[in-house]
This record gives sequence, structure tokens and C-alpha cells, in this order.
Amino acid sequence: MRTLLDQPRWLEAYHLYDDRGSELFERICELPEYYLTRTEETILERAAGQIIAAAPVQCIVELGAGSAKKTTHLLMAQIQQRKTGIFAPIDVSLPGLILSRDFNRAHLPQIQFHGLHARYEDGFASIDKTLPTLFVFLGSTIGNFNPSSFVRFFSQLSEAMGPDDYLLLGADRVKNVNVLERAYADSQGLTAKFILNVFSHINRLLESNFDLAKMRYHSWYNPEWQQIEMYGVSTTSQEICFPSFNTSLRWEKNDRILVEISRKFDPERLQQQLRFFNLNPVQHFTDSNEWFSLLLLKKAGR
Ligand code: AVI
Repeated sequence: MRTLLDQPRWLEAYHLYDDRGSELFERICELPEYYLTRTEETILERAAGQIIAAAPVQCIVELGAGSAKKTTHLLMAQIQQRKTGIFAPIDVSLPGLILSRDFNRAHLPQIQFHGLHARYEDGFASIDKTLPTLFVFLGSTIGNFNPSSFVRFFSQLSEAMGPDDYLLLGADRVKNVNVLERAYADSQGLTAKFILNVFSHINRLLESNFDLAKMRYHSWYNPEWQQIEMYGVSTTSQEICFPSFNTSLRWEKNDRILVEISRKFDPERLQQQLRFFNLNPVQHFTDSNEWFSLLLLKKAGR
């Protein structure tokens, strides 16, 4: 929360995902304007067989899996091609893991389920490096990392990977600005609710007095940084108090707090960048509009 005193003010995006935030995000994924989830699933459905054939693994580890609905395509391909396997989703949300476990038990009994209730960075430590593994990181969650968390994440992930391991990475691509901006300013106002909900979460955590009635949501595509930026903007001059830290800040009218970024990628450039983390490109899958990319990469080593 110290980032609120930085200039410009900003917040760590993981505060977005309290119970209400997680529920709102699930609903965002169903919105007509929010093409990411649907497009990624279409690619996965079509390419799952090729991905599993190219990555001869025994285990699939999914980072930030949620209910792991999309991963079912990979697990089914694993069963078809290798009869058996292990699925180890890592997530901070227990309800998502339970849903995924129950689905596996009912529909994919050939797959051993080992869910891990943890932040994925913390889950890396418990990964067996000797078992050939496909790491899966979907949904373009890498877009929510700022440059320093991007480097930290891929350094830790690459370190956790063994020499026979692969990574399947979902990345939303740079595209027409209107398509991008509409996806983050939907007509039902769900994205606004999702972004502003972070202030209620912070009030609960810090006993602060952010007032949702005195702020509005603003988002835009920053072409220089190739990212959607999502802000809470104060509609009046107000004092925000943090009693547990014995401090406060003045939030002036029209001043904004950056709540989340969603970076958009050029897949070729992203592949080049990932070579710095010893992750080499194997295959690239995309949709007919070339809106979203699924990159299959292999840890360098053998
Ligand atoms: C989770 N993440 C990839 C979403 C995104 O598109 O950046 C979060 C989101 N924020 C607003 N809408 C969706």
C-alpha cells in the first residue's frame, strides 16, 4: 500500500482478487467485449493435441489456475496420447481448486490431481524437477505484471523448471485500439466495478476511508507502453486516512490512482525476450484474427 504515496500513485494488482473481485472477474470473462478468454479457449481447443504431442510430459502444472476450465483440453489430449498424467494446479483461491478437483474426479479419473493452495511464486519450491512437466500460464496474466515483476516472475519460473520442462504461455496481442479499449470499458460497467472494488478491499485491510461514491473509473490504451491502464479517479478533493499507519493522504479532484495495467504483446518480441530466461520458442498458436497468442516454449538445457 506504500505505492499509494508514490508519484504517480499506484496499487499492486493482486489486491483486486478478494471474493467479490474474483466473482466480478469471472463475469468479465463472459462479457461480449472481453474477447480474451473466449479466443484463448478456441485456440486451446484446436491446438491441445499438437501441444501435448510437442511436449512429452508426465505432469501439467498450472499457475493461477482458478477452476482450470480451459486446461481440460490439455488434460484430455494427455489422456488420449499417454493414457495417464498428473495435474497440479496452483492457486490462492480455494473454491477454484475444489471445483477443479471435483471436475477431475468425475470426468478425468486417469489424471492424478495434486492441487496446491498457494501463491504460484511460493508453489515453485515444491515442484519436482525430475518429472517432465508442462507449466501452463494462461489468460495473459503476464500482461498484469509491471517490468520488474515480469523479470522476477520469469527468473523464478525458469529456475523452478527442469531440463525437460515446457511452458505454455497465453499472451494478448497488440491490436486495433477500439477493440482493446472496449474490452476494458464494457457497457455493463463490470470492469469499473471490478477495478473500484479494490478500494473496498483496501478499506477492509487498512481501515481506510476510500469512498466509492467519490471516485470514478477511467481506462485508456497507452500506445507508447502498449498497455491498457485502469485508474480510480477522485471526483472531489478528499482526505484518505490510514489509522493503522497513523498517516493520511490528500486525494485531489481528478487525481488518479493506477490500479491495474494490462500489457499487450508482439509475440515475436516476447519470444525473443523470453530467451533471456532460457526459455526457447517451440511453437506459436494463434486465432484467425491474430488477437491472442499461445506460445509453447522449452527450458534450454539439453
Ligand atoms: C487477469 N487479467 C489477464 C485481466 C486482463 O485482461 O488484464 C484482468 C482484467 N482487468 C480488467 N479486466 C480484466
